[in-house]
Amino acid sequence: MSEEANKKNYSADSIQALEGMEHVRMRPSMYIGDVGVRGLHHLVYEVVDNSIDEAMGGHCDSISVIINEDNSITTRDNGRGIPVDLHKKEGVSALEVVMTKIGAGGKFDKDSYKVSGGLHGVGVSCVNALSDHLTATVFRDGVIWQQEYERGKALYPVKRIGETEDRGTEVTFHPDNTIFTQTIEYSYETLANRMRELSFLNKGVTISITDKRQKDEKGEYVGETFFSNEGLKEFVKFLDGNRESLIQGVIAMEGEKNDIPVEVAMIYNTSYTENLHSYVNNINTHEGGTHLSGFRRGLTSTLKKYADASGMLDKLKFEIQGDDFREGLTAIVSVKVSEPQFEGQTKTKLGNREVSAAVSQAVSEMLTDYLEEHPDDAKTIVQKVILAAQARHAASKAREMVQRKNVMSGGGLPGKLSDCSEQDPEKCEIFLVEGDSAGGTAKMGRDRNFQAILPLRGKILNVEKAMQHKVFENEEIKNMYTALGVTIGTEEDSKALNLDKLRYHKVVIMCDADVDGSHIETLILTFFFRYMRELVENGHIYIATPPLYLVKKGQKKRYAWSDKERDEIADSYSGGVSIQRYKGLGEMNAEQLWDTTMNPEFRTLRQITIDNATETDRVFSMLMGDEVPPRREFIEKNAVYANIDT
Ligand code: 0RA
Repeated sequence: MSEEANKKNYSADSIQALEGMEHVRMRPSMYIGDVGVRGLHHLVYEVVDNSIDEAMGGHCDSISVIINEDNSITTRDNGRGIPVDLHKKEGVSALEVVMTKIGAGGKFDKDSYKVSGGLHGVGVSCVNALSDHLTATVFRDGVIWQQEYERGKALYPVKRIGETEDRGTEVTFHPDNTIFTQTIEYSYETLANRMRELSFLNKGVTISITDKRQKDEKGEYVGETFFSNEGLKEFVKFLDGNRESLIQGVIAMEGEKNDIPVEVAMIYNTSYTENLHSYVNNINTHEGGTHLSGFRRGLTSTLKKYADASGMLDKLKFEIQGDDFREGLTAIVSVKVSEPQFEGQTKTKLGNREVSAAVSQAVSEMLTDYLEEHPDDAKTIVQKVILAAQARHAASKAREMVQRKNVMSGGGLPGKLSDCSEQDPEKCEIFLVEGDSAGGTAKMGRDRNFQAILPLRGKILNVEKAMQHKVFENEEIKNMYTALGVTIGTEEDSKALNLDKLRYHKVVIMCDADVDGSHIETLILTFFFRYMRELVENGHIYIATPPLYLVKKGQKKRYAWSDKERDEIADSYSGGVSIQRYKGLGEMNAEQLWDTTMNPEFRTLRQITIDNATETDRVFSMLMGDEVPPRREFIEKNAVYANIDT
């Protein structure tokens, strides 16, 4: 046994082995969430998590991920290497136990912040079980060891394959396509985004990604290397890259409070939106939790104390509220918790009570110092808070109007809405249609039993750049609230969404298939993302996909959704065809619109999901911000946040 292993009391026999590889293959979703695109990528995160664990323990500073040509993945780190000594109870090497026994992480010490809930922390053995082939190579104590597996079963005992001066672990796995039946194709973007995020969350660790399936103009493999010296400080700057800063620098702190490592970084920008992102043990806690409420509390109390003392609030006629302090705020909170309790619908809400006070204290100390040392910034922030409070005051009146209209349901429905007759929201769909004329066609083409139509006039308001009261005063937006039956404000939270009376479970955005149409689509999505985020999170928002062409020959006709499809159809008709290009919904008649875009039997709807809230937020601020070129390029390249669903 190595010295290091002794010191840390890690050895083969400390690894608890449990049964269950078969179970993982039988019920993969229980371990990795799903067997779709998300689960597929989760395999990579699982292996990389182990390398990150090594890095957090100070044993590793370099991690590489390679997407191989056959969609197998190779990860390599320069950590201690998985132990290979004999596991007394199992009678095989520790490496084999780690790779083939569920729950045998081997690292049950408290200083590695292993995750017990959520999706991470299920162990590399799960990845092994779900791969048709995996090779583990360990570089340790001068020797290279190797073992291969098929569907989680070792093909031979661990063998020595050479000598080395390196240290670390290399894992190459190929996902089993009998498990991942939808696809085993990895998305470079998705993996690269996660690696970038991990590098910000673990400063000082170099993380590289290489895609051997793609070459750039120079003939080199597509790839990136991420390294962050300043961690979260750089992360907020990256997130806010498309926004205009209100103050000079980033307000940041890093330290331990009551034995809980806490890291916070925040920045104020000139926008009106609040962007809080939180992490526990490197996992994005979308649903927030005690660390986030601690952050809010610390922020509010500290700023309020400062503002009160400054005398700047003396002339204000009403109270400042918590959210006034967070307008234009982008912040990241990252904590490490040894036994995290995850709650909530997607198990991404931190429940540990003790974390709240730790974060709140940390934030108070950090912010008090900053305000004292930067009086100009402090003044700017308080002024912004006052403006936010005034705007809120104005907005609450506009909001009340939206709400009042909603309360009188039935009679209160917008005049432009053509409602459906079905009453059960689960069966109901609403189409948000660009323009009155397309709205008319949709109204004629629909199945009025369960499909409602709400035409929206022209470009809807860009909520990314508008103050709140403008948003609530906007006609089209008011119509959306009333038609959908969504109200604002619950007993606990005056700004929370109330979805109890949601009238349609499918909300379908239907725009022209051109650049203008996709711009309007993005404006509507921005509205949903900023003002009805839960609808997106709960999978209620869809985009309709009208066809681009009609290919005709005599009586035969077929629709095409891409140039490729158009050519294939034309070929199959063996020439002499007429091709009609649909520039807008208005060019189709009601029957055509029903056949191609609205009929559930034949249409394709793209469901909008938020896989990575942090990245989505950045994308929206980019799409809707001032810089036009990236927006255009992005819209034309199509949306990363949309994935296909029928
Ligand atoms: C079990 C025990 C130890 C390390 C690891 C597993 C480990 C796993 C992976 C997976 C990828 N990279 C990894 N690096 C390490 C403890 C090692 C010791 O006691 O020396």
